[in-house]
Amino acid sequence: MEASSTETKKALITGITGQDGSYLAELLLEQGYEVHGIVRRSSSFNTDRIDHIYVDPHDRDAKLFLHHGDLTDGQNITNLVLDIQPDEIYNLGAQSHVRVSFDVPVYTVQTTAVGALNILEAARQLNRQKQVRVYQASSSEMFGDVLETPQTENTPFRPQSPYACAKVYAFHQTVNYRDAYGLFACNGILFNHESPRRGETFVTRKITRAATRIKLGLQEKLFLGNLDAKRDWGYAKDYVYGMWLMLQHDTPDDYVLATGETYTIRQFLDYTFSYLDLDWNEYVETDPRYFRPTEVDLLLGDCSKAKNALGWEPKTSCQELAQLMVDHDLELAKSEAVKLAGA
Ligand code: NDP
Ligand code: GDR
Repeated sequence: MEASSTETKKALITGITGQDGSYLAELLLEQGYEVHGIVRRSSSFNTDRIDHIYVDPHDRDAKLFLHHGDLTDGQNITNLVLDIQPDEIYNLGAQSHVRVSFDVPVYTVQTTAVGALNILEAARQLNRQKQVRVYQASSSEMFGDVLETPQTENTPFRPQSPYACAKVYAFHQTVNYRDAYGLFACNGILFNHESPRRGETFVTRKITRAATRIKLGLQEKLFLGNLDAKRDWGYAKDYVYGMWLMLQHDTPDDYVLATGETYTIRQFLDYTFSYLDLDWNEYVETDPRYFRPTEVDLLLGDCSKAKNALGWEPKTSCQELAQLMVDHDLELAKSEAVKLAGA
């Protein structure tokens, strides 16, 4: 499916420097959009994931534009939205690490919950001038201590972390702006999705980075927390396509995106280490620091609604995902080994 309008559509992405933001920016540029992204000022570079698609804004062919901003600064967000006049806003920015949200709960709420409200308020103002569509990055973490399996759009939320509570707040505000103001706003309730661009402190990437470094003798041990939790892991590239489809639909709604398969951390370790002819039991040790005060034991999503209404389906299995992440990280580890040898 391709964007149908002859006029160039404008999209604004918060969290463009993150895993999903980078894949979504690529997809929208391919679709012919003019893409605007909000980046946080940082003392060191934080645009690694989008450097390959960035061109100097003075270039006449430039289609990607970056703006400094922060979700916690409502005035800045409103100014940007009213200046850029996007047709679509994808709110992907968040303090997205569940374990870290227990350490910084207030900051997590400010960014992940109030930040989403700042986006909705800005969109409400823009909506008085032109129709804008909003995607809110909701999460399977909202199901928390799950009341039914598999989880669907109708499964009640029982959040188990400050992060999940913040996402539940943002979810309900998104629905309320749709009901109260007629805003075209959708929640994508996305189950875990990973890639070679996944942050290195999330468990899948931590495992693929460590396994490949162990293979090349760059690391001896891997310290992990709870290995019994089950997650429904998909590929981020498949999932950003689903985000876009939600905003192309005739009517706004909320959708689960998931693979419908669930695996323990142990199984992900098996897939990763055995692909490298290694036995993870020889290298993995438990560190209680990675346990969470409250854990989400099992996530398994049912994406039937997205399949029927949007024609969306996941394309990548967990094993394929583990392998493509290992292939990528092995190259990274090889470059590291070469640098070390030359030092
Ligand atoms: P990442 O952690 O990779 O990216 C988060 C992005 O948010 C980064 O660009 C980060 O900027 C930005 N950000 C953080 N705080 C602020 C702030 N105060 N103001 C502006 N931007 C900010 O997340 P993912 O790409 O994995 O996830 C995208 C979204 O989807 C998040 O909202 C996440 O909670 C949600 N989600 C993710 C799932 C997953 O499995 N990946 C599943 C379900 C939901 P910087 O680079 O400067 O840190
Ligand atoms: P999650 O992802 O909390 O599901 O949130 P994460 O990869 O952090 O944890 C998954 C499971 O692995 C267990 N685990 C460990 N986790 C981390 N990070 N580090 C470890 O060393 C470790 N050992 C075991 C965890 O306890 C957990 O059970 C992700 C984020 O992207 C959220 O933003 C998103 O909303 C949800 O996925 C869906």
